[in-house]
Amino acid sequence: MTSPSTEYALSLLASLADAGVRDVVLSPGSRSQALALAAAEFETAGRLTVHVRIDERSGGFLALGLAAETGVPSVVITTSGTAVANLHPAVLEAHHSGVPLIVLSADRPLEMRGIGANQTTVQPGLFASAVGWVRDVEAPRSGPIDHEAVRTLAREAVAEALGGDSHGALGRSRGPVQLNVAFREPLSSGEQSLPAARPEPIELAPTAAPTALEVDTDPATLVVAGHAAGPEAEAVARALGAPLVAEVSSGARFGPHLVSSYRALLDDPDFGGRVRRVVVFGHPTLSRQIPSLLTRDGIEVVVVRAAGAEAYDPSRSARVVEAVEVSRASSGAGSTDDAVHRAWVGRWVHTGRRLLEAEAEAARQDPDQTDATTVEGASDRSEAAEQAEFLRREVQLLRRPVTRRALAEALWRVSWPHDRLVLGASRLIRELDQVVPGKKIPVHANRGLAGIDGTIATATGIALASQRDDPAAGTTRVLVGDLTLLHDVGSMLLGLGETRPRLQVVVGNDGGGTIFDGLEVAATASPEAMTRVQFTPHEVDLAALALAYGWRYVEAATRAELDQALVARYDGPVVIEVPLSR
Ligand SMILES: Cc1ncc(C[n+]2csc(CCOP(=O)(O)OP(=O)(O)O)c2C)c(N)n1
Ligand SMILES: [Mg+2]
Repeated sequence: MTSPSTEYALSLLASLADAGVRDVVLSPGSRSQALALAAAEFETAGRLTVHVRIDERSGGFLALGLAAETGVPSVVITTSGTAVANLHPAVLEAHHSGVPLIVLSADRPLEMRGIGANQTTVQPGLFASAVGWVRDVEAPRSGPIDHEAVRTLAREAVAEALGGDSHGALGRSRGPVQLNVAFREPLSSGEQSLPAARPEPIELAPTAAPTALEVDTDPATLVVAGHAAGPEAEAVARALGAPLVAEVSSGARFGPHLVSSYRALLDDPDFGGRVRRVVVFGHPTLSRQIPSLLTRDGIEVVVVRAAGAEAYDPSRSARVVEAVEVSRASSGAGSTDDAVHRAWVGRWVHTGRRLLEAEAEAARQDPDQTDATTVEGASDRSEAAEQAEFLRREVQLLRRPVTRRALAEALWRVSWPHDRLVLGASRLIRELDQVVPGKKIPVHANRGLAGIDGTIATATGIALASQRDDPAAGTTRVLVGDLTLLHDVGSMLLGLGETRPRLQVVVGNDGGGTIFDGLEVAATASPEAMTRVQFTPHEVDLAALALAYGWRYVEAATRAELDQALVARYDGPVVIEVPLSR
């Protein structure tokens, strides 16, 4: 006989799959056994994909990566007690970055709570304000299951995670929800007969009408695309005739209005100083120039709040809108206006490009990076000799150690729209943001809270989802610092039978957290203390670590080795270690 727990679990998972859920991440546990075993059955039936992780912290971030890539809520199942709390970092990140997640936490029934029962704490609401929709339900003790009630509950969970309500209207924030289910003994039974599939994916329609944004008569508008802004930011910049400042993980870093080297331009009175209106998409986190521009006196700020996350409004006085539509109503748009707009954008774009080229050239000439030998009488040389000299210099460049800039440029160069790029927090994402030109590549990053945690698991989720859903999907590359890798090293653990992601973990190893060397206090604090408590030095053998987890390992100490390592084919995950100087 099927136990009520198992019947309930089957009904719930069937309903979640019917509502559109595709991925279930779970960790082993006794209280959650009915859910886990049911999930395995649905996977066999081809109705769900199951991912098993020992550590719930890895499971939570894996679910986050899967949902970030698919846009569909993923379900993460845990047993009771501390297991649930291990999801907290991923839940917070999901909340702040607007990624849909369904936490399915198994619990003990009411009569066993608050009496010191083993592995029992207060689970509903554990995530406080990070989770807006929480339900505490009991699997029935006996008797038939009310499948329609379960179906309604599951549909509500999916709709809420997607930022809608059960009536199908969009308008709230996407993010994590919690469905806490109490199970009684017997906690499961072996027999499993799956309810028939009745697919009816949740579809949500936006309710808010777009706000009209007028093309400026005096072209002093700038569009800022922060993290996860999406391609709309680029389209709006073009429609407004406005320059576009797009962070590297904005999804809008392309197009004719894109401004390179935007930090320098925003600091310049002739550029940033002239801006009167800023339209913000996404969540800018990578420079100090953007918040300082948005809080400057006399600046009009319009924040376009994506269905995902909270509005970015450092001035606390922005006009926050749900969507925009560019109108030319009051501009009397004539050819003169268009020419003025073109000149305004052109100055930004061209000056930014020249700055970037100059910086790139300076980096190539840097005495640290180039061979000190100079050739005399260069101007007298024949064309052939000049070409030979050029080639010699190129070859020498390839033999040189990798700098952060070279690492950023190499990753960007080898990545294409069918690939995925995931950027860890800390220095390297900023390096990319400063040096890479426009290119339409899918870039992910956990910028909701910019934690260094969970990066390997998040990237694994992105790799697994993209390689499953897109037969032409390329490689997922995640760029991390050494501490960022070590923080989430447990996520390298792929159990037997788990799908191995096509994932390159590219580690810029500088022996600790060098981002802290740039803190102002580093100039005055004791170097020993800074090293001990901020840099946190280590000498972990990453090759041995990769070996322990059954991953490939490649060291790329020169630019040539790096280029080779990034484009090589690996039949599974690989660690590519790039030594960097402190
Ligand atoms: C969970 C978490 N803990 C601590 C921090 C603070 N933090 C920001 S960057 C960083 C060091 C990162 O070092 P590494 O990954 O080696 O990058 P590097 O700066 O050396 O390039 C730390 C600890 C954080 N962002 N998230
Ligand atoms: Mg480091």
